[in-house]
Formats: sequence, structure tokens, C-alpha cells
Amino acid sequence: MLQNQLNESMKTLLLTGFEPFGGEHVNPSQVVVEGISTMSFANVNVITAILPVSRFAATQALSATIAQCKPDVVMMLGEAGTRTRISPERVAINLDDFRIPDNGGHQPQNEPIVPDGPAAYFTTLPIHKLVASMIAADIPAGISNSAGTYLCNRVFYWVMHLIHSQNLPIRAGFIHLPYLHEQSLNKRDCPSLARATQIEAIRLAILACVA
Ligand code: PCA
Repeated sequence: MLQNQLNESMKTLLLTGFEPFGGEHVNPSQVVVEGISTMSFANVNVITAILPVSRFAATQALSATIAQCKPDVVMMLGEAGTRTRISPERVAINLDDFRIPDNGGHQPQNEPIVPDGPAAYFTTLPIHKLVASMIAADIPAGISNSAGTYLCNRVFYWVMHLIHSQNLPIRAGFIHLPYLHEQSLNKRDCPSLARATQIEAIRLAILACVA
């Protein structure tokens, strides 16, 4: 976890990304989190963390980080290689159904994330506002209605359940990112967005969340 000196009078936002997975050498979410971690924000403390693409380690790391830094906002990022635009997610579902094994070799099929947990949670980030702020900056963005059934949906559901079950004063949500250009070069007809564009999109999202 990376954390500069915290200003107690400002809100704290936890920004997370994932390590590479699925044979890729980079993950746009890690690149964006690292880019944002070098910036200073006038009105928000931004704490960053990179999560393992491993079923239980990812959620354990998130629970520990949230308990430690007590954020007001949790913004989680991940790669969704087929997306053409920055995609704030609307809903997390209570399902682990992994298309490929994660980096720890887990491949659950049709299992609940939280047995007896609710079927789904809606994001509590202002996703329309996020999308509008990106489009106003000429960055392709749109709301997505499915975060999938892999690690990204899992951490999204996990955090929403933690917040609801412990009644925590935290707003949270997930944003999927397309491939970086360097990932799409050797793939046919594969959409991608530039690194600087993706970093700017998330900088705008952070500002929109704490405004
Ligand atoms: N994307 C995967 C998990 C890690 C990541 O960056 C997903 O969409 O579930």
C-alpha cells in the first residue's frame, strides 16, 4: 500500500488495481494506479494498492487495506480487454464463475462469493457523473451493466458486502479499463486506449467522486 502523509481534514480515497493475468505482461489498472500515485490532489488523500489476481488473496488484501486506511471512497480498477471505452460498473453479483484459472490456480464454477449474501449490490459511486466528466474531456466512456464473474466482480461484490454488513460510511465501485495500446498491437481488431488517456480518465473520476 502506498500512502503519502495524510491530511486529516481531507477525504481519503483508496484506489486499487490488479497485477497482470491471462498471459499479459501488463495490466492497465496497475499502470493507471501507478500513474495516479505520483500525482498530488488538492482536496483528497489518494492511497493506492495493487491486488493479486488470486481469489482469496485479493479479497483478504482489500479487507486489510480498508481496515487500515479507513477510506471514504473505494475505487477499484481492473482490465477488461474487449472493452472499447472506460466502463464504470453498475452492479456486482454474488457469483464466482471463472472462465480461466486465476494466478493462484483457482477456477471456481458457479459458487457464491458470500454464501447466503444478497444476489447483487449496486455501485455507490456517481457513475453517470463519472462518465459525463470523461466524455467532456473527449475520453470514450460508458456505464457497463456487468462486471463479469471473475476477480473484478469478486472484489467489487466483496467490498460492497463489507460496507453493507458493517454499515461503513464508504462509497465504493468498480471501473473496467480497456487494453493499453501495447497490449493490442499483436491482436487482431482489438480495441485499446492510450496510457495517458486512461490515467486522465481516472484522475477525472477521482475528482468527480470527491467534488
Ligand atoms: N481484470 C479481471 C481480473 C483482474 C483484472 O484486471 C476481471 O475483469 O475480472
